[in-house]
Amino acid sequence: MSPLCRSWGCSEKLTFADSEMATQVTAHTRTDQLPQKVTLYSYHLSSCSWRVQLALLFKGIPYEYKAVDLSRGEQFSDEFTKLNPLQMVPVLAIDGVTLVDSIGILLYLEERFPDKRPLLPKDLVQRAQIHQVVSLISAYIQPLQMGRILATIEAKFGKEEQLKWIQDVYRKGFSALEQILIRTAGKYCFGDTVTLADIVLVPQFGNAIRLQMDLAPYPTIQRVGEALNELPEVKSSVPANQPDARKS
Ligand SMILES: N[C@@H](CCC(=O)N[C@@H](CS)C(=O)NCC(=O)O)C(=O)O
Repeated sequence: MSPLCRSWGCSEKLTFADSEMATQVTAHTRTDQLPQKVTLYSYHLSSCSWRVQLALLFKGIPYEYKAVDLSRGEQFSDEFTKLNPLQMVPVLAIDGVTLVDSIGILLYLEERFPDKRPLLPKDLVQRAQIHQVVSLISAYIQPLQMGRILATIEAKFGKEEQLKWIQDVYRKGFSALEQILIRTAGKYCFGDTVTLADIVLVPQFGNAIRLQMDLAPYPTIQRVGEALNELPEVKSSVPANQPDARKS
């Protein structure tokens, strides 16, 4: 089976050849060799795509940006559905495979390029704590306010209820996160080194500011978010600096 057939949408079934391919990928995961071509399917206001973009920037992996306009429903096109049946960004084409889901992609990048600006420490307890923060944001705060959920709430209950919903998700999620970060944060979420926790915090913090959430009850999140926003990788990753950002 060709490497490309391992992408979503390939009609061939998984075969022994496919597991051989997986072995090959595993065999080169520990090298520093840059992949030949990396393509990120993204949308400038997608917080999940923003996470992947940050990891690529921090690890110094060049990539091509392909915009998928979520506001025009391009994620539902037949062409894109072949890449990701869940009809969501991000999608990352790398090493001859097509990967979907930002957290799966972040972990791939970390294991494939462990020495390029490591985003996870060696300590197992710290790693678990970082995964907890990643999970809090990526499995609670973000999914409850993704575009299609908010559109359904607005259609059923109106704009005002939609805003209350978003505020409630932030209140519960950020209250829990604040309690964690009070104990773990230095300059960033875990001490003074950028980790995957920071990679997922940056977009969520950016969205909270864009949506004018009251951040006063979360001083640690605010301090860490502002420190992260000073980093050059973060500055170049902000939605306004993406090729598909509207100039209005
Ligand atoms: N678990 C997925 C979630 C991806 C996701 O929610 N993507 C949003 C943008 S951040 C999306 O494509 N939404 C399209 C839609 O709601 O129709 C990941 O982490 O990549």
